[in-house]
Amino acid sequence: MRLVHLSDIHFSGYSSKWEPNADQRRQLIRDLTRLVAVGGSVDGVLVGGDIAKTAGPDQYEDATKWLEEVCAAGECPTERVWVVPGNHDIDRKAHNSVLWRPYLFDLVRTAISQGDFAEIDRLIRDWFLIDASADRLFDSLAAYNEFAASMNCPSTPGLPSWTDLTMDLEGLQVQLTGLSSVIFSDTTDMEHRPSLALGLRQCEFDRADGRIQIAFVHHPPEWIGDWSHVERYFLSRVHLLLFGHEHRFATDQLENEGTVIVRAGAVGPEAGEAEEYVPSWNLITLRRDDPCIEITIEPRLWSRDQTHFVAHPDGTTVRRVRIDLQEVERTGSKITEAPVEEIGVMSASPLLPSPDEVAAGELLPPAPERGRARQITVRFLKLPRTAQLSIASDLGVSEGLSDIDRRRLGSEILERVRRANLIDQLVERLGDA
Ligand SMILES: [Mn+2]
Repeated sequence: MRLVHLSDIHFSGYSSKWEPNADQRRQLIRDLTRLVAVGGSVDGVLVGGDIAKTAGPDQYEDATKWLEEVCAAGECPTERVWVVPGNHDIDRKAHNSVLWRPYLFDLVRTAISQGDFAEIDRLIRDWFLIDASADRLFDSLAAYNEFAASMNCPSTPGLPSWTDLTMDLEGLQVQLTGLSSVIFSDTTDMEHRPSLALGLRQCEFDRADGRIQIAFVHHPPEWIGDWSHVERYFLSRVHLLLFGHEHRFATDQLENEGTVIVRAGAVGPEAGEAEEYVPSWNLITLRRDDPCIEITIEPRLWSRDQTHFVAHPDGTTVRRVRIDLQEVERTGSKITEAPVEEIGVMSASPLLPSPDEVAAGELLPPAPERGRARQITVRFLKLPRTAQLSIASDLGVSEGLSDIDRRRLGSEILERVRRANLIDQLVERLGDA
């Protein structure tokens, strides 16, 4: 299984020639085409945040078009793109217009400075889930969410993260989880006095026998105030952990056969001479080698002299991670606090049972069927809302939809279609749409 890992693209919304790094992005497509010709096609594209520069809708239109070209070059179905938000995906004007926001952020920062991590989960639950006005805080992600909703990866108050079970690695399920590190992000984010928080609930990745866990999030640990609290979940449950934001490639593995960590360089950094201003991206290959998986990380770096992407001077890294073929916990650490159950995780393929339902005994269909479910999902989500509603009405699953969060409407319809066993009828209707 091969994955393209892109981060910090920073589409600026300038027309054609004036778009920063436009040439580098075209050359990236050429680079990927060449790598695919040698090593085979790509199974998925993971975009680690900061897709836009200032979160304008035009920036996401450009991103959508370019990501389609990336998929074409990778010979990867266009629905196999998954995204998480970065700090540049926040519309700062909408963000600052929420007058009580600094009050909430102060509460979170106080909890971080006091090491009262359970308080962070309480704040997330009470403010985002119980108080409907919290929705306004997510208005600043409106353009991002419009873009992400077509992939069913939106970030909403009750469901800041999403998970997906579409892919398969040589017979092993792959669970992708995209987390939001920007719930408490503002212009004062700092690396050495971190003020961001993930909350524990986002990090409770479902375990399953032989399942491979890949998680990605924009901000690396240095920026996350409750990292010391949630870290054990990443290190005991996730096999491949991907970060963005810092514009400098690095890879690490804290214990032998433990979690492999990759920090992405930026596809679209600012102009400058230092290393963090040189565009880069990663090609990651996973191979099954029981009781481990072998992860090969090939970072690609822009060459200023040759004006195309070349192998990064750090070279290719090959690491092995042990997988739980018999639900063996790799570390002894246990979390004692009760989880905040009300905050759930959204499935990026609602035509499939969610990880929670699989944990409760529902069977996941084989990989080709899961791939088809993801394909139908994204085809449906790309339709205009009116077309989605009209299909829901024709299939008799439209009752009470007016009460559903706009960003989750498509997902809700698809879940109803699955529960009513109407997937074939949906596919028929998509043929006409
Ligand atoms: Mn960033």
